[in-house]
Amino acid sequence: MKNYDAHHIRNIALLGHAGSGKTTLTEAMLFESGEITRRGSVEENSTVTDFHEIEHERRSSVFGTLAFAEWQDYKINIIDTPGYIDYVGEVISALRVVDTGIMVLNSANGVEVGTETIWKYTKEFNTPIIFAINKVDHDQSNFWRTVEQAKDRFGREVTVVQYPLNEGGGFNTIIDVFKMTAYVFPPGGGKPEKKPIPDAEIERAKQLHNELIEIVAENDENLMDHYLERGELDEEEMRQGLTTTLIKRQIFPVFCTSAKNDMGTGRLMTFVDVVIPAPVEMPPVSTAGGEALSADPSGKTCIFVFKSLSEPNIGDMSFFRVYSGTVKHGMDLVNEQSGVTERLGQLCTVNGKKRDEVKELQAGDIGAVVK
Ligand SMILES: Nc1nc2c(ncn2[C@@H]2O[C@H](COP(=O)(O)OP(=O)(O)OP(=O)(O)O)[C@@H](O)[C@H]2O)c(=O)[nH]1
Ligand SMILES: [Mg+2]
Repeated sequence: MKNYDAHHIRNIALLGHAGSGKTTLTEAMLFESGEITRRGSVEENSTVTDFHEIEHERRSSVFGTLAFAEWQDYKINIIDTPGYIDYVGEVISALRVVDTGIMVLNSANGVEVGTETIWKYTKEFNTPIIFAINKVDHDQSNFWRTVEQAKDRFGREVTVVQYPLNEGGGFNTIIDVFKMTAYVFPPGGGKPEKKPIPDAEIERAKQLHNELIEIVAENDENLMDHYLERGELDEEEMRQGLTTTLIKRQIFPVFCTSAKNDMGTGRLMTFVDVVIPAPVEMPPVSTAGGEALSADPSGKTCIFVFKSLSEPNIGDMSFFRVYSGTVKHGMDLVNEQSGVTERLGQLCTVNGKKRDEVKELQAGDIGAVVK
């Protein structure tokens, strides 16, 4: 694996009601990025992130599981969280270490009770949120009703970036009103063909495009001036405006996906790469002692352990985020809670149960250490 710095790392958690498709979407992301060569399924107990026996028995996630996708020069760390509220502790520990949440909604069911419960935690953590309205291939899919419910519950900041042209069984086209492009997918999903937006959709797409620009511009005086002068913002202005409004939770952009058919995953990952905040763009966090930490690879090394697991044949593993400095195998770090100095064992990157040893991890990254 390449060595990624804090400008090229993105940390996301997939959040949402049980069964909305988080594990399937994670699988599609790993497949698209080439991390895996075959897409597993929840039904066949073959996904990367539902690898525990109990998850196979229940056909649903029980643990928040770490994976990563390398997508166009960025490393996207993904925590696939469980939707059942019994396991909400896993969601909370994920929110503690990621910079952005992808709230997955089931397009056939709209906003569900799990969505609302998890939403409250994202408010507490002030987590930037993107909505992925999934299952738009489902016979009962109702994208616009789902958008309306989300606006009703979570505010007018919920803003459509993409919508399905033909939801339901024949779904294969996404209209993207940021790029003002139609993405047409081949039958097996994967890489879409870019096409002009069909004439019949132009008016609606333009209106949504303007709504997107307006919500970005109204929170930034400079951008508003440019918008009023030119009636448009260029792509770079939009990108910057989106990042800052996303961080402040002044926009919740809406994407659409069919995770099962691998449609919409690549574009969502590109948005994650270029728009969601990098670790260096997030407000500094403080240690228990009150010291502010910035994602500087040459700063004092400080990690936060958000989860520990005892795995048969592997031993005890601790999952952590590097908040500052560069963490290396064999390093001695003081545990702030106990005051005890601990020597770090083997460091690794993690994709479900697959671990790859690495020599170091830089500020902003998430990985594990084997005790
Ligand atoms: N039709 C359709 N089915 C999907 C899609 N994505 C997921 N599913 C199915 O929905 C079911 C639940 O998917 P999961 O990926 O396990 O959902 P989850 O959000 O991880 O569920 P929990 O881990 O229980 O919270 C499975 O049967 C998937 O095959 C989709 O885009 N379209
Ligand atoms: Mg799951």
